[in-house]
Amino acid sequence: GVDKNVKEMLCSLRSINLKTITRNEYPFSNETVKEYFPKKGLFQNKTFKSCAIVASAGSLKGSSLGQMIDSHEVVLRFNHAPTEHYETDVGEKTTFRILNSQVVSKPKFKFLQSKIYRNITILVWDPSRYMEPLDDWFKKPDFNLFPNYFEHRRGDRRTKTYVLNPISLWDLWVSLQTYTINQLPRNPPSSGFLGLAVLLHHCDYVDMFEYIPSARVTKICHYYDEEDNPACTFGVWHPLASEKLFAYSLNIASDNTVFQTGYIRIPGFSQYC
Ligand code: NCC
Repeated sequence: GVDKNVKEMLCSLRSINLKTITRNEYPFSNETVKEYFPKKGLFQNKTFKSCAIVASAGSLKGSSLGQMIDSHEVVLRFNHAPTEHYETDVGEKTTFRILNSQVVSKPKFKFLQSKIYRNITILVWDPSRYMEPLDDWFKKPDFNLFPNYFEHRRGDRRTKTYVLNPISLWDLWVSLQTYTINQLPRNPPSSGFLGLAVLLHHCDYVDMFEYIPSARVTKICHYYDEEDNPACTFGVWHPLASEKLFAYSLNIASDNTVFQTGYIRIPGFSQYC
């Protein structure tokens, strides 16, 4: 069983309504754009047995976790994180990607060209300003994701692409603040924490790899590049350290699993909430 306080913390995340934009909602219901927004939200009431979240940390290098990651029904990856050439450590299966709006809008990430953005489900997010009305955000997002998002949906990429309602991101931030003693900077949670909050609704359990740094911890930012930047692991703009403390509090795996193997396990809402 799970401790009462842990249960309460886990279930507090459940009450956040993580909404994706649909064509039923103003200003996306406007005739000129509505065809680009889906009628229904992400994953509906779908349930999955097991889900893996692959944080992009440098400590995945040399982990040999690939097979274990691929054994999950759903595998979530972030942004432009590759699998090709890294299969042994991170696996080769991708069913779901969460992308921030920089990855969708900046040509260097090749959102419209690369095959890593096809045959999967994609959730894109962009931060609005705190309490900003949706139509102001739609006119002036942080990075303008919409032209490429529209173009991506026009092609036959066998991909379901959703855009997060940015108000949900702030709801998630508020929930994180509730369980954090110090004042958080008013910056949204990372893609990693968003992914966790989304998948807990749908998975019996979620295994999250190298989000809590294992004994392989390194200054290297990502497993797929050489950049030295400890802030990627511990946070600078996103409230990463708080997110990770929150996630670690919900972990039911052993110390050996977390710090030697390299993942935390969190039971889905259906198990306790
Ligand atoms: O680095 P990023 O994140 O793409 O990583 C995805 C998620 O993995 C977890 N992570 C990553 C590295 C690390 N050493 N430890 C980790 O735990 C985090 O949970 C992270 O969310 C993002 O969240 O979208 C982010 O995106 C990058 C960047 O925009 C994209 O990679 C595209 O290049 C941001 N970096 C910059 O903008 C410079 C990063 O702050 C957040």
